[in-house]
Amino acid sequence: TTQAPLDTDPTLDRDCTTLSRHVLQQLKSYDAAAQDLSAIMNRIALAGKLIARQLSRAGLMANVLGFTGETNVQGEDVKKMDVFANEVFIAVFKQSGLVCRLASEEMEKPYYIPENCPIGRYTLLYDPIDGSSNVDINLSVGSIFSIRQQEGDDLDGEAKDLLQAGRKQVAAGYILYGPSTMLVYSIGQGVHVFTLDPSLGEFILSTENLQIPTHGPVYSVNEGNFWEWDEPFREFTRYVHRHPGYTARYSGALVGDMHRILMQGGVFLYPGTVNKPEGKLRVLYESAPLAFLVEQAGGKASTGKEPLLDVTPTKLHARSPLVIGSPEDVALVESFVNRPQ
Ligand code: AHM
Ligand code: MG
Repeated sequence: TTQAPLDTDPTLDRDCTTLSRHVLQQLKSYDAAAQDLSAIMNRIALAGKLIARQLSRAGLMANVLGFTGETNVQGEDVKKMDVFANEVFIAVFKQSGLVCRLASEEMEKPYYIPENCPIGRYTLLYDPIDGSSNVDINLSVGSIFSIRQQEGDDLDGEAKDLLQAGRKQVAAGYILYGPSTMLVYSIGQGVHVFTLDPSLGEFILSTENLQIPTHGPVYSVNEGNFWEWDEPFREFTRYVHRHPGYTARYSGALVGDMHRILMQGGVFLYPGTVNKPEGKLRVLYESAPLAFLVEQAGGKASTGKEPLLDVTPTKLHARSPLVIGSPEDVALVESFVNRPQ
């Protein structure tokens, strides 16, 4: 006998759309590969909850704020939260049987989990705390993640198979630690936004199939670097200064700035500078995951000259200029870059 469907409370349905269930719904499958991807997303969510918990009480605890006194592979001063968040991802994926390597902005070489190989053929790439200068002043920060399939055996431990274009990503997303904690992800089937419900301890679906506006008012760039950019980027900023309807927003944390642009439209730029011709943002841990998301939401991401997802990094920590956001606004920046000088 079949039962007539019950008219259940619609808010219950929403509350039950957890991240892991959503991944399975997207893949329309319960096979092993789908289960793995769903379990990976669930672990990333756990990392997000652990980091959010630590951030929420940072001001009350010794050993959370400030610097460690070390510098990382990027030559940047390491903050205690960077180290903590980096270790959270490792702890969460150890003995999970899900990924066999983790590559992070904070580690010179990938962290291998040999006991997960060859079961876990995935690599997790991540920036544990993006925008970490915001941690000490209690402003928004984020974590960025990307999942790639391992190709080949990586017997020399050099992870050269990761040096491929961003189109190779299986999934990507970020966690935004703001007034609420949000997780935004894509497995190549649109962009979906989840909000952490602290009373449930679960990320619950809040927006499905997010579409970025084709144009928006915001331009988000560190104009303190104005005189260090190439002329086309200066021309673009002069253009927005002279035309009504534009407004500047820049928080110093890419995830927060990008979240605004995904929701409301506009463009984020981090051009190359005289001293750093490739800019600041790392291809594998920052630019490519966000480019994957933005394209999935109907937006555009480029270096100014070519699609960001076509960039092949030459080394794990390679950087690239980034222009990302609403398709019309990115195209406008590109029109300045491609204009004959
Ligand atoms: P981080 O990962 O070391 O924190 O660096 C990345 C951050 C981005 O979140 C942000 O957009 C950018 O650096 C800000 O850089 P700047 O202070 O040069 O404008
Ligand atoms: Mg970063």
